[in-house]
Amino acid sequence: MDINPNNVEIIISAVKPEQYPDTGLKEVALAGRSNVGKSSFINTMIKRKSMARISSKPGKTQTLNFFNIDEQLVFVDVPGYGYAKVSKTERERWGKMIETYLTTREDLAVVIQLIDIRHEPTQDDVLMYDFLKHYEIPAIIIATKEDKIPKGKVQKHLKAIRQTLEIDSHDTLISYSSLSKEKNPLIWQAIESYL
Ligand SMILES: Nc1nc2c(ncn2[C@@H]2O[C@H](COP(=O)(O)OP(=O)(O)O)[C@@H](O)[C@H]2O)c(=O)[nH]1
Ligand SMILES: [Mg+2]
Repeated sequence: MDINPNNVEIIISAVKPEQYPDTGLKEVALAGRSNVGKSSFINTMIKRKSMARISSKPGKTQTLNFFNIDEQLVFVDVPGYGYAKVSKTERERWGKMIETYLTTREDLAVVIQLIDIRHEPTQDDVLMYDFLKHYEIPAIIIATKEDKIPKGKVQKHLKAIRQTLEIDSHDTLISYSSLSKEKNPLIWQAIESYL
């Protein structure tokens, strides 16, 4: 997939279905804990330094951010889960917003779930993946920050993630570092197979 980085723009920050954009394009949603590297992933994938940070205010307004990626697809940056400083009310509002999007959005083609390669998936990670599988939503699992562990340990950590999440045989698991663009073609290929 060949993306023109200069033709990427934020369409809207939405909290409810009436605000979801009508682009006619397939959507790829990004889910993961706060700080897992979602914004960095988007920026590296589209080769833009700070596109995904524009509307991300951790712990503040939690919105679904829709990015038009070169008129080829839409990335939907979903607010991170597991953010400690969030009240119960906010967490519930978050849950409803995500659930509504994931279960009703017909344009949704695949969810990219990001997991920090350094740690065992958290309970929230497992809940998110189980949720996706319950609703039969295809997933690509990206194990982020692979540059932070020795190269020789990558396979072992991937195996632990595969086992803890009980990753479905149809779903792809790829290790990634947003410091390097070397995996971009592989991931674009995985994404393209769902469009
Ligand atoms: N070393 C390294 N740091 C990363 C990587 N991805 C993200 N980070 C860092 O992790 C922190 C959180 O990243 P961010 O993209 O804002 O996470 P988000 O909250 O999921 O959007 C930032 O300090 C990033 O620079 C990665 O692949 N390697
Ligand atoms: Mg972010």
